[in-house]
Amino acid sequence: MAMATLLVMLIVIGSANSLRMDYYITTFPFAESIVKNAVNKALQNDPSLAAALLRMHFHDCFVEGCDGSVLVDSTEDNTAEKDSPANLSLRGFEVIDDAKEQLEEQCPGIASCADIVAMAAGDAIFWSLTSSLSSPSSRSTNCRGPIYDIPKGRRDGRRSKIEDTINLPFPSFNTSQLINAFGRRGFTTTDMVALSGAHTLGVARCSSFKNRLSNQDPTLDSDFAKALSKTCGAGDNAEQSFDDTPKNFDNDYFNALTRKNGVLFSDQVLYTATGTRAIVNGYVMNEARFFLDFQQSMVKMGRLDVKEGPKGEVRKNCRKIN
Ligand code: HEM
Ligand SMILES: *[C@@H]1O[C@H](CO)[C@@H](O)[C@H](O)[C@H]1NC(C)=O
Ligand SMILES: CC(=O)N[C@H]1CO[C@H](CO)[C@@H](O)[C@@H]1O
Repeated sequence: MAMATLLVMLIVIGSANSLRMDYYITTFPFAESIVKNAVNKALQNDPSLAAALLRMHFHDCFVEGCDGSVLVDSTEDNTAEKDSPANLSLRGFEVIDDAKEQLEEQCPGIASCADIVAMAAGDAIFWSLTSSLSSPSSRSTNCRGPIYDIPKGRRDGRRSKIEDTINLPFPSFNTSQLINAFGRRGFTTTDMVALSGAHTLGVARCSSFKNRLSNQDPTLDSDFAKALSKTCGAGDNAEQSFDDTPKNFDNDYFNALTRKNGVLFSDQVLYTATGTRAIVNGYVMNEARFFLDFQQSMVKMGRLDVKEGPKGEVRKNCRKIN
């Protein structure tokens, strides 16, 4: 009886389509572990994919909401988000495909691509925290970390258009532009700074920062400018890691900003502008504070314009609208 009432409640809440931690508990309890295994397998081969999966979730959510629209391939009559210059170097689509294939094999039509992207981002962060535990350079703070439960129940969108990527922030943005871009989507300045901390993982290509080198950006440390120029000597696609520990999820990114070693203009402005500098300093002094804010802001990001009921679908193939 109590169980039946609980089930009815779950179904009622489910039909309202708000995201829930236990969304798959009755329909597909193994969904999360299938995704986690696919992510772990991929990261063992290529740890740099952790950054790619985290960035993919951001690009998915900021364009048309967290609805898997970033995954859709262009067709003859539609140029998808993926083919925008803003997608520059997005990677890891094959990890999502691999997870989706296994999910469809076991329980077709249940787990959405948008949920896979959200879960994969969380799994990637978890992996980058735990994989560094065994490394001698890992810090004692690694017993903590932004490990968060992912609310699920997103549905896949039916729109993926190149022009929508205009909603992504540009690396040339100053603080007020960043605050506005995030503010429009319901994020506070603290959310924006915490989420920028995702740049503790991964790299940027020379093409994303080379304009800072031509007429020496005063917010850039001169020795670091030389290092960036050296990177760019190898061409537009040459990679520069955002901080000294691009595979570890830590607060080194914020440390770099205090030394004027921010790679993107949009990174360094967080320290240049007084309003955001206090937040950066807070994260430098207290890594746990960063982790806590980051996990809260990630959960918030994962709820951005989620598609409800008939507004969405569960795609069979993440690259194609059904
Ligand atoms: C604040 C505004 C942001 C701007 C202007 C921005 C811009 C960029 C740019 C230009 C790159 C380098 C692309 C390349 O050259 O290959 C990059 C990389 C990256 N971004 Fe952001 N980003 C922002 C916020 C975020 C957020 C909110 C997240 C995730 C929560 C994120 C996650 C990442 C990651 C992990 C990478 C490294 C990707 C890799 O190594 O493959 N970024 N971002
Ligand atoms: C940021 O850039 C915008 C657009 O170029 C400009 O109007 C604004 O004054 C700038 N803000 C700051 C604080 O530099
Ligand atoms: C990963 C991916 O699909 N990248 C595309 C991003 O957009 C450019 C065009 O601007 C394409 O050439 C890439 O294939």
